[in-house]
Amino acid sequence: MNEKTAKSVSKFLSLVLRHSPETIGLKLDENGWADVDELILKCNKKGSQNQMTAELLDYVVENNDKKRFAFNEDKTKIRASQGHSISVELNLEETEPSEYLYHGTVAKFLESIKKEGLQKMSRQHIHLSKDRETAVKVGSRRGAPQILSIRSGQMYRDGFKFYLSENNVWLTDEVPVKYIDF
Ligand code: HQG
Repeated sequence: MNEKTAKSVSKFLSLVLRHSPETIGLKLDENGWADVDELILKCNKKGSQNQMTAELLDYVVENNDKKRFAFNEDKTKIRASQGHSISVELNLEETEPSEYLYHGTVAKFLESIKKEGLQKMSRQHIHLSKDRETAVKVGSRRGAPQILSIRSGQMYRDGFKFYLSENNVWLTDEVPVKYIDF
């Protein structure tokens, strides 16, 4: 498999499975699942640049660098494991985090984060990483990374809820400033 093709399929799947399924007239169920046959059919409609096949989907689910997508048990459905901007119920179990989690961002957001804490912005959750190294990669998408240490253990003891996505991204709904070490 050509890595360039796999990356472009991953980007396209992120678009339709996280943000705008309507781009190709796709419907997701309330848990974010798309029917695999329907997805392939709609991707391949006349005019689409993305020629989709079952093999391509298999490859991307299996080899995607962040395991962004997952099949259901019988592989009739596919969804993004996190990162949605549209409202979906992922039914994730509440999970106790380690004492610290990390968030990678960039300097231009710090002033606002210092005022209002971390917010979900356009996504369904705030995304946190279990190690600094991962947070550096997340922050680097936007420029020179700034890593915030989140006192997640204390947040958890104070009643904040944390969820671990199927691909090991920590998710939560808000991080007030007092739990952030800048
Ligand atoms: C920032 C990628 C101002 C926040 C990554 C971030 C991740 C604030 C941006 C996943 C703020 C939101 C998510 C506040 C937060 N004021 N800025 N109060 N609170 N921000 O993309 O965490 O490759 O929604 O720091 O690897 O960057 O797509 O979140 O910079 O796992 O699979 O607002 O996306 O994964 O940006 O990234 P995003 P994120 P994928």
